[in-house]
Amino acid sequence: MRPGRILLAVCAVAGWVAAQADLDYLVVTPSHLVPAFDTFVVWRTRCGMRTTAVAVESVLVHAQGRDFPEKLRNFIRSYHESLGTRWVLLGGGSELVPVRMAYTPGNLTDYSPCDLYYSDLDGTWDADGDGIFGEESDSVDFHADVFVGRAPVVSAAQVQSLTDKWRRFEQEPAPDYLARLLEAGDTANLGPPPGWFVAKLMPPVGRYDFRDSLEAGFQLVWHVGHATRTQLVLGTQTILDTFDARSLQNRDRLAVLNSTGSEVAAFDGNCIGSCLVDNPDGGCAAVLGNSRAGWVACRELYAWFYVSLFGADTLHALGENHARTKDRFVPLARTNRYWRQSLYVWTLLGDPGLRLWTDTARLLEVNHSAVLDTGLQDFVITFRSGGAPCLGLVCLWKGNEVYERRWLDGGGSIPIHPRTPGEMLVTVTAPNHPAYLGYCGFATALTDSPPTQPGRAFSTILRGVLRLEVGSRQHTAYRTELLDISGRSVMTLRAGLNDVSHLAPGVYFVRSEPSAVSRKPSALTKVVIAR
Ligand SMILES: [Ca+2]
Ligand SMILES: [Ca+2]
Repeated sequence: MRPGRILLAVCAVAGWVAAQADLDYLVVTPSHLVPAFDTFVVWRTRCGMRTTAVAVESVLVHAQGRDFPEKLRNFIRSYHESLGTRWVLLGGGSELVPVRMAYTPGNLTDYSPCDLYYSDLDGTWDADGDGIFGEESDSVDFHADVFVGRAPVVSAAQVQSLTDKWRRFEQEPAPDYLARLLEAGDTANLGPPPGWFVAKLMPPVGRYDFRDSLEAGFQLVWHVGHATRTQLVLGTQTILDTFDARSLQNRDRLAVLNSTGSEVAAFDGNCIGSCLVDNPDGGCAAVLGNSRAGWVACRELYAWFYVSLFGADTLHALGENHARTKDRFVPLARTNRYWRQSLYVWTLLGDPGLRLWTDTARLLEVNHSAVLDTGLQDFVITFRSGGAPCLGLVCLWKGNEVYERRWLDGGGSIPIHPRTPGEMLVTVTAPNHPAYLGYCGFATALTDSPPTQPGRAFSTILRGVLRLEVGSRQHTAYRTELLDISGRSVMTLRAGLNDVSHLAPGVYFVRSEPSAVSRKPSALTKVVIAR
């Protein structure tokens, strides 16, 4: 069996996408932020995770439960059980999306914010029924059933800038910073593959050594040291405070920080982790940090994140790797309160579906038809990386007519049945490649009756002149182009008469693209230019 085939089988059972799921990814956020998550919902859906955003207010009104956190957890569980949901983003801090305080005696406070409660959906987390959650007597399972992250946002502007950061991290990273790991405060071998640059920063250090390293760019940053809500410390030196976190400018060199320090991710209030994630111009794409005290004795937990990431034989979505890292330490957590508390408080501030990099970025070379007729058919696609077939997730999406995901090894064919003209998004995601973002247009066959809707070509057989009927209301909403058979634009069309006498006879397509703010799909109509 070829290695690609084995990987294919691994991916089929791995959590990156559930092949038969009705809804892969759930965003829960206050109603006033739901529209701001539109771009994120479309992005994740396009990349193969069918995603939706739900207003937390409606969850808290309609779901069953003794308090808000239990209602939210029961709601997540109902999605997981009935729709196969595997990914959850809590879109807001504790003041916007409820937080469960788990019992952590002596861990700075006796109760700690605990998003693992929304990830491990077994039991009630209060088996003994005393209203205190996460005690040893509460039979907590610890193992993740859904992968959970929290976006520490309060405003629509923050949602939009964070969505853009995640897209930049996946699509437009600076080419020279991905295979770089910074170890601040530890010299362990975390197992990066050959070719990685590993920098070690050990005390004594200067006040700005760490900040300057983040500006220079390291995709992965491990901090082993003390911290508070407002600063990271190495030895006795503050190496980053909230002012630094907000002023970083590493725009296309966003880091994923993992810190053993205390309260770096204390999301029930301001914390340095939130400052790093919410900085629109730089900082971090995501932060793994503790919501309360981090125990030095449990250092191996944080280190295992890298061993798991670099040793993985499949894809590397952040939330999945975070959860799989915790899985290893569950036997310890069942009997030891330090390990239990570490699993409770080690929190992901970020998108659990974010694809990490384990190598420098490579480009996908993808081939498929740019224009086809509507109707039942096989969509054929091939893709290569450096000239060789590679494993990739193909996602085909056309409104409510087509949504197909398929893991393929270098290509294949996917049955689809587009019924109406318009554009289908064609996306291929593969480890250590920016996603390929293409499209295929579908045109009505010539035997169809001439379209009468505004914005369409008036006649399908043309001699010298193409007349475009545009309704006055739609006129401003559309940009209309004439494409040749290969999908290349040959001219922009205006309402009314267009001179096409200079074009070679043959088949063309009129493509009417909605305005940037419209969510309508593009329309595509086949025309024939005759002599
Ligand atoms: Ca209890
Ligand atoms: Ca579980």
